[in-house]
Amino acid sequence: MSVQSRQDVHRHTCTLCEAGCGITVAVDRDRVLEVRGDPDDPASRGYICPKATALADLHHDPDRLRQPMVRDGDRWTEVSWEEAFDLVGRRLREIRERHGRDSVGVYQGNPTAHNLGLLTYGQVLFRGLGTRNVYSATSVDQLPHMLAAYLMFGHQLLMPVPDIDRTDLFVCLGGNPVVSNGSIMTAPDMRTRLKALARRGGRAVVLDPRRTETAELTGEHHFIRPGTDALLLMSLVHVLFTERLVRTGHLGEYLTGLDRLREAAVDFPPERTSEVTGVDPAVARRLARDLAGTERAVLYGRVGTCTQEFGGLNGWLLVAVNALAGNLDTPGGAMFTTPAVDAVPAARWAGHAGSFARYGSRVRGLPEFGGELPVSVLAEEIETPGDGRIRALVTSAGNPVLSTPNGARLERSLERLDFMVSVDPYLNETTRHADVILPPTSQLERSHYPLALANYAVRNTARYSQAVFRRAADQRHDWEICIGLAAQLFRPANALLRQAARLGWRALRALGPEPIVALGLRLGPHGLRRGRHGVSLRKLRERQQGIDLGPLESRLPDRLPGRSSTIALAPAEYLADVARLRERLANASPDGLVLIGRRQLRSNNSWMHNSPRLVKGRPRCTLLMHPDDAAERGLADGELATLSSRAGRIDVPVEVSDAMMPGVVSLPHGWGHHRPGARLSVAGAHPGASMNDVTDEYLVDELTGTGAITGVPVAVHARETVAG
Ligand SMILES: Nc1nc2c(c(=O)[nH]1)N[C@H]1C(S)=C(S)[C@@H](COP(=O)(O)OP(=O)(O)OC[C@H]3O[C@@H](n4cnc5c(=O)[nH]c(N)nc54)[C@H](O)[C@@H]3O)O[C@H]1N2
Ligand SMILES: Nc1nc2c(c(=O)[nH]1)N[C@H]1C(S)=C(S)[C@@H](COP(=O)(O)OP(=O)(O)OC[C@H]3O[C@@H](n4cnc5c(=O)[nH]c(N)nc54)[C@H](O)[C@@H]3O)O[C@H]1N2
Ligand code: SF4
Ligand SMILES: [Mo]
Repeated sequence: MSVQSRQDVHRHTCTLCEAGCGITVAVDRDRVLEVRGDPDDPASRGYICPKATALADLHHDPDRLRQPMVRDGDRWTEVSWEEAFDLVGRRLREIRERHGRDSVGVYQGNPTAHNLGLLTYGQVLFRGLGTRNVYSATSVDQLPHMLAAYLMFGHQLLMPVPDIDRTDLFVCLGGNPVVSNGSIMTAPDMRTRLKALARRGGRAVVLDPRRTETAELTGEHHFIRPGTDALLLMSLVHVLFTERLVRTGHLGEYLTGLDRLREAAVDFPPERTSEVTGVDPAVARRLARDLAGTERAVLYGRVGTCTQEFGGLNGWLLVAVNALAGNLDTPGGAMFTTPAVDAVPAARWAGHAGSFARYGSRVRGLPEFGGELPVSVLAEEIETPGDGRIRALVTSAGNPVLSTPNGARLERSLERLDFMVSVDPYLNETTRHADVILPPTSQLERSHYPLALANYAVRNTARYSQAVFRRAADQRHDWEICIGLAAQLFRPANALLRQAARLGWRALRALGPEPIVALGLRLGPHGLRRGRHGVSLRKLRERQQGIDLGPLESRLPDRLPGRSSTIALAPAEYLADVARLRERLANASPDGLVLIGRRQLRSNNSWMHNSPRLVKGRPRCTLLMHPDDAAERGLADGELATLSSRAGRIDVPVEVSDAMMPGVVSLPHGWGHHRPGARLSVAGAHPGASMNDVTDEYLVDELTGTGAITGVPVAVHARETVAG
């Protein structure tokens, strides 16, 4: 009898990455028997990657924390939720009252985006603290795309996504969707989607310093030197203008700044930029021609284009090239979604349509974006004395010690805090420095609706998942933890108001996040206005496999917020930064190696290496290196090398590979689990080394402050054997 035919099979959603695949979970009482892809899910259609099955490992992981923990030196004690909330509330209130709001810092990590509770009540709590010291993984990820959305379309969430299922030319820069399963392009099973593209006669081109898994699949690949994409993109703009290929179609009357954009690109013909980028000028010219000449074509850039020296310019130019080539807001091009719960008006209503550089960070003056500061300044904001120094830190769903530039320095700075609290299911490299850890329920114990990522899906669908398991009475969801903390921190002075607030928090605790989803669905574009065919939470509860709402549609100009309804092709902020790009062109590339990252299918940032099935096999934290570079340093495959930069040094085994561009080495991030005091028995036995012990907090994109974690100058040499 197949497990799937048993009675206890629940539909759920895998919330580990942006793809958000539909899954079925077969259970026997409180045990997971099997996780499979849900063939009825309209977006993922039965696909899952190996990480979905690890949801069972996570749920049953004996290392996963179930009770609040309080630290005393090296000792941890479990305490009740009441005690934990009281302690955290008292300490944070004390510090805030004494040293002001900015003395409490917040760091929110990547799983926030996949967590209904953190996307709702979490934002109320963390934003409500009113501190300037708000940090998140955004500034080592998609910030440049969000800035472009804000400066060009007027709203930070208006990021277009490739209409991958209808395009005939997919140009991929700095993304590896076959492994990452798509990002700002929710597209489960990219392998099948790319094969379908080839079958309908389409073409995909990858530009990447490594011949990636995506490049192997698509066939056409060109090396590009890390950090030089803005030069290539400027060349594409240059060719589009000089070869009179610009066709703005239905957007023509809304575009502003065409002339300024053309002028900005004058100095960047492909023949000039190719020496720096390493991309043959004929290839660049052909790309521009094909992007403009192919009816359904799209240029897509992702994390490799963001987290580098010119991340800001890349965010801009990616949109600009699509607009000039007639590929913005057209089928098969870069399109805006029509999600069932539309975050765009909701964010505008909440005052989060975007902001940039309203103020700078206290020590280094890096710009604010969307009310956040770049995480590259977090350590110095903790270390540097003076008014506004961070004395208490709240981390939620983040592991910045392994994930942010020069995590080793950040780690040392955490020791200087007066107080730290972490909302996290693990005692890991970051949370081991906390005074209190508040662990939420597991992914299978909570309901899910993709409030954030449905806004970036390549097809409009809606799926709501109920929890597979009920949480135990003594456990708390993320949203319950956030309400518990908010109740402690937002306490009116007046006794009567305090009583009213208490009732308010109790009411919210009874309601949970579902009413927010229900309301969002009703008010959304597929809700009430579709009459009885409209999507509602009740309908989604009945149709747990999800509802297909159709392919992406042209949304401009209606999607543009505000009265002006324009698309700014040449915002002043970007034009000012072009000077820096000119300098880059004028100066020769420095000699020596540069380091880039690499994602792996059985890994998810820093936190899934405690799943036995994901870490089995050969060690994966290896340094890929071109054969010539290895030979020059006398390094052979499998040998240990020392990798060093201004920021630090680590030892890693070398894997010689001609998939690397000469002069470039690649290491996955999220490893480095050797740190003492973490409670990660499986990860600790497969430690690897942390790439972010080598990345540099002072290497940032000067325009946006985004951490330049790709293209880091490094030296590699055979590890010195220590005598004795
Ligand atoms: N060198 C290098 N560095 C990088 C990158 C890179 O490519 N190279 N990539 C960057 C990118 S794109 C990102 S997004 C960041 C990620 O940076 P982070 O978000 O800081 O790191 P993660 O490894 O995702 O850590 C997630 C944390 O959340 C916890 N967690 C998991 N699920 C939940 C949950 O449901 N609730 C709560 N409260 N906690 C949960 C985990 O235990 C873990 O501690 O890393 C960035 N850093
Ligand atoms: N299996 C798995 N899936 C994941 C994650 C994971 O850790 N594991 N993380 C999730 C997260 S948080 C995110 S943000 C997404 C990211 O999704 P993607 O953007 O697809 O991420 P990567 O696979 O890191 O792809 C980045 C690519 O950029 C290349 N690159 C590096 N530097 C440069 C450069 O300067 N220029 C160019 N053109 N290319 C460069 C790298 O070689 C790499 O192939 O993936 C998500 N999905
Ligand atoms: S691609 Fe894998 S990790 Fe991502 S949602 Fe799907 S099954 Fe989960
Ligand atoms: Mo990310």
